[in-house]
Amino acid sequence: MSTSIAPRVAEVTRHTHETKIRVALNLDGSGQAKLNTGIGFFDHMLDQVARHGLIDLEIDCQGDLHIDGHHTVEDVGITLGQAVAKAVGDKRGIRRYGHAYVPLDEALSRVVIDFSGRPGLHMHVPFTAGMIGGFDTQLAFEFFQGFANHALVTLHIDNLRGVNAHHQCETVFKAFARALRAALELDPRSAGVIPSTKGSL
Ligand SMILES: [Mn+2]
Repeated sequence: MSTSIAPRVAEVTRHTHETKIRVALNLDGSGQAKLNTGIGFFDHMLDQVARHGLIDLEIDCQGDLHIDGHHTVEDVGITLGQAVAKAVGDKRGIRRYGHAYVPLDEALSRVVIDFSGRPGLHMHVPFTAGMIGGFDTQLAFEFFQGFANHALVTLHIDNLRGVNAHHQCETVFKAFARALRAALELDPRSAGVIPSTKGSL
C-alpha cells in the first residue's frame, strides 16, 4: 500500500482592529524563519519554534504596539494555532504525543503536548522578571493559551528551575518546539492511521 502524504503546509491571515497577521508554515521544513512581530524578543522565541521544531515559518504582524504587546503576542498564538491545525489536517499518521526537556545553563523546562482535539493549557512558569527586553513575561501564557485554543491541543508547560528570565523563557519555547516536532512527526508504523481508538481526533 502506498500512502502519499499531502504537503503539510498552511497559510492563515487574521485581521482585527488590533492586529493584522499573516502566518505561513511548512511542518516538514528545515527551520527557516522570517519573523516580524515588532517585538524583538518575541521574534527570538518564534525563531526557536521554527529552528527546533524544524518548521519553516513566516510570521508578519502589524499590531497595536502603541498600546502594549498583549494583542500582538496573543493573536500570533491564535493565528499560529490555526495554521498548525490547518496543516496537520485530520492528524492521520502523526505520533500525536510529544514531550521534551530543554536546559539552558541553569534553566530547565519541560513541555508535553497532545494533539487531542481538546484545548487545554496547564502552565507553571515562575518568571523571575516582569520584562525581557520589550517582552512582558505575562504574555508567554497568552501566547500558549491562544495556540492551545486554536491548534486544539492539550499543553503542559513547566519551568522546573531557572534564575535568568531570558533563559527560563527560551527553554520553554525550545521545549515547546521539540515537543511539537515529536507529536507532529509521521510514524511509519502507523501510516495513514488516526492515532485514537475513537477513530477521530
Ligand atoms: Mn536567547
